[in-house]
Amino acid sequence: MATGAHAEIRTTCPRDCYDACGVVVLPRPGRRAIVRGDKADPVSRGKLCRKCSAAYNGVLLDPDARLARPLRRRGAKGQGRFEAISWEAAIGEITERLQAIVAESGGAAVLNTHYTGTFAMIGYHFPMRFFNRLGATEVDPDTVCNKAGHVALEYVYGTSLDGFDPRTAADSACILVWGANPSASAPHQHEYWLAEAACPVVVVDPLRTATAKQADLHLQLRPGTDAVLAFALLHVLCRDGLIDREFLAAHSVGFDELESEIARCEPDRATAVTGVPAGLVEQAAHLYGAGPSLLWIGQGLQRQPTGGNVVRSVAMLPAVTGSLGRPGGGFLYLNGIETRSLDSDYLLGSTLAAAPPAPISQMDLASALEEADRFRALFCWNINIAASNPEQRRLKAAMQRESLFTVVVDLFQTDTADLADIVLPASSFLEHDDLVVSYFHHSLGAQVKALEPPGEALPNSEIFRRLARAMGYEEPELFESDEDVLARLLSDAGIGITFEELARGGTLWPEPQPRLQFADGRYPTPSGRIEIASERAEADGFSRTPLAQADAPPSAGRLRLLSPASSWTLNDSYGNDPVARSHAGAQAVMLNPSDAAARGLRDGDVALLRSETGELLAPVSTNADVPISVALVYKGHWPKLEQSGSNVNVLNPGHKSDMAESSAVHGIEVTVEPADALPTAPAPAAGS
Ligand SMILES: Nc1nc2c(c(=O)[nH]1)N[C@H]1C(S)=C(S)[C@@H](COP(=O)(O)OP(=O)(O)OC[C@H]3O[C@@H](n4cnc5c(=O)[nH]c(N)nc54)[C@H](O)[C@@H]3O)O[C@H]1N2
Ligand SMILES: Nc1nc2c(c(=O)[nH]1)N[C@H]1C(S)=C(S)[C@@H](COP(=O)(O)OP(=O)(O)OC[C@H]3O[C@@H](n4cnc5c(=O)[nH]c(N)nc54)[C@H](O)[C@@H]3O)O[C@H]1N2
Ligand code: SF4
Ligand SMILES: [Mo]
Repeated sequence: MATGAHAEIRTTCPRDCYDACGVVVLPRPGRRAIVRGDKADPVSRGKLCRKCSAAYNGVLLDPDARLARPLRRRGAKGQGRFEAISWEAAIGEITERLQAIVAESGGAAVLNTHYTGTFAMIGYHFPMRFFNRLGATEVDPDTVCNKAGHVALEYVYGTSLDGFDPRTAADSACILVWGANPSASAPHQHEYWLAEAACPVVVVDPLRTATAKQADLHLQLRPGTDAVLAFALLHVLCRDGLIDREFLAAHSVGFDELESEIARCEPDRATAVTGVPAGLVEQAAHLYGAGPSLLWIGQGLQRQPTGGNVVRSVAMLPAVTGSLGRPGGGFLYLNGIETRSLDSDYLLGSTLAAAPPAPISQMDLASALEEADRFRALFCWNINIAASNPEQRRLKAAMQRESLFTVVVDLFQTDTADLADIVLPASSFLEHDDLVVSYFHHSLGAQVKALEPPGEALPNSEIFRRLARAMGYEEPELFESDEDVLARLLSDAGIGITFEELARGGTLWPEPQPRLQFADGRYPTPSGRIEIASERAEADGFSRTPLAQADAPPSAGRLRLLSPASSWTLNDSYGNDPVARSHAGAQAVMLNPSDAAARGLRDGDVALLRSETGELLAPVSTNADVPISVALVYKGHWPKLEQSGSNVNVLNPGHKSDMAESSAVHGIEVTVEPADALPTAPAPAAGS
């Protein structure tokens, strides 16, 4: 539809979000553009989520909020004072510093931190070509998010990246959502896919989320007790003849090693550990066991001290019930880009990494940065470590080191950017072309340039092409144009259309019929079967089979701190949007009324939360949706915009999960006690 001289432009949201919504942009000369959902898109149905509706029409289009020129630090590190410089000067300075560091200490002295600020194919992958060529030390990106789950599923199924096709739900007997909260993290799946499912929906979550309320059954377990609950479900399935022995014999190894453990896990006994009434476990097992059923394995459940074992245990359900390889059955963690025939090694330029240094876990970033002789430079792009990473106080202190040359690439002057030597302005998804590959649906969407970037902001890819050139690198992969990458990706996807055609047509499902997970009955494990018992796991120091083990309840007087996704921010993105901020409200701690009363706390009082690494003052909000012994503080607040100068990660000691040195952020324990009041002015934090 044309409006004046300016037609609407269709594009796709590239956030780290299950939905990958179709978006429409209406440019308006002399006024702010309007950004809204694409009515023709079956996922968003014309409605963006509330956070993007605010931020895409707010801070993203606000020229005063966006970074528009490269900046060089003035004054002491962390004061947040900068001066604008040209791209030439910025690239020149970075190159000079990097060349000296590489000559003296090698590329490994450069730490490369990044994650999913944009999850579009080029913006997410392409800069890695530069870092692979440089030989930088990778801060293993997924360790801040979901690596324990990936590794666990690889043991069992050989892959974590080939999940069910949501379109197959029409053939399902039940959808089991375990440790995900789509009402915040996948809002359109909550509002449409789950709400409209023809079959019963079961949710396993310690919080009574909106998705749990909407479900037919909610198993409200104690955090970190999922493996015991999974074994109790397996017990009922086995006891009541709902397991598929023929499937197990044909497609799996090691079930016999698990049977005695399953037999021991009667629902009654499990209740003492999980808090879930046995009757609900029986009901859930019968609904799921009626199969074929879908199991959505969230990411929240694996951010636990035993997150790897939890995911391995939960992952037994589809195997034991034979809910795989047939319509309506399957599990989903994330759908990787390979299901669209895209090649991540090509995108990452993996062959440019001659002898990659051992990566470090995001959990170890603060301590690594304290090693002044080992790490001399830090790059942060697509990530806001001073808000998202653990050990917030220690990390910021380590980033203050004068000898640590720090380059931050972002759209906004984040807490992380405040600690940079050089800040580089990135263009947003509205300002350059790219390709979006949903990790829930097996779809592809074009990210289309609709607007000019503010000032001199550039796409991530162009920034790293310029740096590669200045460094004197010559490998052609480093200089491939976005246009060529897009053409190659679309050719690999085998959909036979150009980028312009994809852009015009909107989100596309390359396979017209629902994709059948593990249709050929082959599993990419060493045995080619589902490995209920895994020799690989054993060789890596884990048990051969999953274990019915749970975390102990919090020690006396302590509460388990959960800090999951908020509906008003996307991780820490939009934490600076005025509309999103006003809706999200203060950084509150939500407590069950009985836990609040036991501490003499009432709504609106200020509480002091304390862990072994930090303290946080937060107003109290009582809420019966929060179970006893849990404190809830949403992630996503910008530390420097808080009166306390910190967000919830100031309490996060960065403990690792059992697998993959991944985050155990939902396993933190805190004390909560009455405090006097919030400080009246922001604490003297970097850049405030
Ligand atoms: N307490 C607690 N902490 C958590 C979590 C939790 O549940 N609780 N969750 C963890 C999880 S799951 C994750 S994934 C991490 C996420 O942590 P981050 O990766 O830090 O989160 P984002 O807000 O997505 O930040 C990405 C940054 O990228 C920027 N950005 C957006 N687009 C572009 C672009 O095109 N180019 C560049 N250069 N930058 C861009 C955004 O402005 C933003 O500042 O946080 C983790 N931290
Ligand atoms: N609005 C919004 N959407 C987002 C994000 C965001 O920040 N905001 N972040 C994006 C990113 S990076 C990610 S990784 C995904 C994450 O999305 P999700 O997979 O939904 O993960 P979380 O929000 O961390 O937690 C989901 C649920 O897990 C529950 N949980 C915590 N501990 C346990 C446990 O021990 N067992 C069980 N069964 N459940 C537990 C929490 O109570 C929470 O309700 O969302 C993406 N989408
Ligand atoms: S963040 Fe997710 S729900 Fe919101 S517009 Fe983007 S894809 Fe849609
Ligand atoms: Mo994440």
